[in-house]
Amino acid sequence: MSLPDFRQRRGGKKAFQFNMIVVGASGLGKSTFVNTLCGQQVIPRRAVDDPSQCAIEKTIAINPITVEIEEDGMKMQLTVVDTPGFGDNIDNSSNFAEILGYIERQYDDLLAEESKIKRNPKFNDNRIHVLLYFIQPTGHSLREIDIELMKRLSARVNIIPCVAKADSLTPKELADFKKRIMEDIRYYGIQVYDFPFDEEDEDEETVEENMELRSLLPFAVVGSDEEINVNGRLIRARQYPWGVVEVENLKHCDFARLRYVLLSSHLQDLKELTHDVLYEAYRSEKLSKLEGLAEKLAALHVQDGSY
Ligand SMILES: Nc1nc2c(ncn2[C@@H]2O[C@H](COP(=O)(O)OP(=O)(O)O)[C@@H](O)[C@H]2O)c(=O)[nH]1
Ligand SMILES: [Mg+2]
Repeated sequence: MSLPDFRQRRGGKKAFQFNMIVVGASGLGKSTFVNTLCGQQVIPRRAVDDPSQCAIEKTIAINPITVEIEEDGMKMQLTVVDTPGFGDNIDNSSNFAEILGYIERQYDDLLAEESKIKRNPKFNDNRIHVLLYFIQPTGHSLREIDIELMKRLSARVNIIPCVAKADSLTPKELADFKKRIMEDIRYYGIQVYDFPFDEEDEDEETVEENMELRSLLPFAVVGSDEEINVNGRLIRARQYPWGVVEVENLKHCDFARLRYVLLSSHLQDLKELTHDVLYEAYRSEKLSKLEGLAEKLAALHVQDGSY
């Protein structure tokens, strides 16, 4: 659906809500990305003695941040959930369980709300519509932990894989790395969000756009907390002795494409998939488990004659 349709349908009343979560090893620029996407310093920098070391505070807990932003003239309420990076501990399973737990808890909340006789009109639907998975820019291929995590999370959430700190690779290294990652993703049967479309239903333009976005996967991300003067204009960028990497320059990285996908072109599709497929699967799993339990209980009562 295109943007104008949206606006008409919503009548410009309530702001859109979109919820995402960023996941990946620590130090990959997740918190910086959140600030970059929101266009503001929503995650504060750590106060350090050396001002050149203005790294942001290490994330230690799952941290949802809600901001109101305007994209393409449309107001929206964006919630980005920042997570602590895994990989610091030898055992990452508790960290991982926490992330999965968070995602499932949002489903549970809605499930509970839906089964109430009197529902709360102000209920906040905090289901996560997309998970951005940050991949270390090693230039090799996916690590075992990435494969494992993405595989397990993909049953519950739309995953968009991203190459973190893409400016640490040369364009050739980046292209090869992207290719290898997608080969791994296919080989290990990891279900990522790959801009699905129905060739029969969609118009040519949509098909083309989706194919092009698919070919960009995994998105190369560069984030920055800094605005740098480039030819008299302040631009979000990273400064190096050899030059400047501009966050929004499509020749430098895919950040601007990714933002457009998330906040505009594919927002609705990600929300629909979350509701129609992922939540629905969770819901029926949960309910059939409960049903099974009830049957077992009934059988027990019949056995001991108390029924
Ligand atoms: N080269 C490069 N460094 C980055 C990028 N994004 C963040 N950083 C730096 O990486 C360090 C860790 O960033 P942070 O956002 O705290 O990572 P997190 O642990 O994943 O939240 C900081 O010093 C950032 O300035 C990037 O796109 N490229
Ligand atoms: Mg962080």
